This record gives sequence, C-alpha cells and structure tokens, in this order.
Amino acid sequence: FEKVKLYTNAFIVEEGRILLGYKKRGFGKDLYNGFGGKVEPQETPLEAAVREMQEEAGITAPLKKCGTLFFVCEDIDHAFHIDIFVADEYTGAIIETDEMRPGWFSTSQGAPSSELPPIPYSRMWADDVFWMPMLLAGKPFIGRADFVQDGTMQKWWFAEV
Ligand code: 6U4
Ligand code: NA
Ligand code: NA
Repeated sequence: FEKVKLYTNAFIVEEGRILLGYKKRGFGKDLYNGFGGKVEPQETPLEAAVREMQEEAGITAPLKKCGTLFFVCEDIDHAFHIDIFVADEYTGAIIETDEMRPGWFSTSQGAPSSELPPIPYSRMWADDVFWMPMLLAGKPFIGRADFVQDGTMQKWWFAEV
C-alpha cells in the first residue's frame, strides 16, 4: 500500500437511538453507515467530520472523536485511516441528500417496545459490529481490518483504549 488516506465517519446517538445513512452512491453503496468522507488537505479531521455531516445529512453537530480505525483492501492501493466521531445532539433538520438517506435505529438491541428497527449490522461494513458496541457504551476504541477483493473481512483486531 503506497500511502494512507484520511477519512471521517460520524454518528448522532441520543435517547436510545442512532442516526445512520443508507449510502446511495460511491464507495460503500447500499450499506448503512455514519456520515463522512475524505479529509481535504486544508482541514483537520474534526473540521471534515462536521462538514461531511452538514453535506450528507443537513445538520450541525458538536462532534467528538471516539475511535480510530485502520483498514486495507486488497484491490485498493491506499490504506484507510478513519477517525470516528459521535455527538449526542445536533441542530438543523435532517434531510435526505444525493449521497445518503438518513434514518434512526434503536440502540437497545431487539427491544420489543421500540418502534425503531435494530441496527442493521447485516447491511453494514463487516467491521462495524465489532466497534459499534464500544461507541454506544461511550468507550474510546481502536482497530484494524484487512478486506479481500469481494469485500470479505479476512483479519481484524479491535480494542478499547
Ligand atoms: P467523494 O468522492 O468526495 O464524494 P467522500 O464523501 O469524500 O467521497 P466517501 O463517502 O467515499 O468519501 O468516504 C467513505 C466513507 O466510508 C467514510 O465515511 C469512511 C467510510 N468507510 C470506509 N470503509 C469503511 C469500513 N470498513 N467501515 C466503516 N466505514 C467505512 O464503518
Ligand atoms: Na461521503
Ligand atoms: Na468528500
């Protein structure tokens, strides 16, 4: 892998629910994820995370960094360094954009009283199920994963820090 590229991925978690977006185009199309993208050369990761949340969901949030992930994909010449951010509040109205269709999911797995669907791990990146519980518990985390060409996660390691 020639180089590493910086990305962000950001989530709103409040009152038993988490905001995810269904990605309509580009990398990770048809998967649910947080809101994020590439960190531009003049930005800090936090600035990029705030900008991407505005661009992809229409909202502004006081994001805080909660995790660091490092991925490689067999068929992509750069490695991914992804800073993960979370906020427990936001301002503005959530909107669907060309890139993302936002929706709320229940953070209490399978709670029969919740009107919201559970977090759709089977339609998310394979690594998410390993670190999302730490994000929801407010525990900082770090991790890595290696993906092969068909998108299968071959090796992984995640831990609280
Ligand atoms: P452009 O081309 O500028 O529209 P941009 O919005 O900058 O793209 P995008 O959406 O391609 O970037 O960024 C990829 C997004 O996918 C980032 O939020 C990071 C996230 N991502 C990549 N691999 C991931 C993985 N294995 N698990 C995960 N999120 C991942 O949960
Ligand atoms: Na994006
Ligand atoms: Na971008």
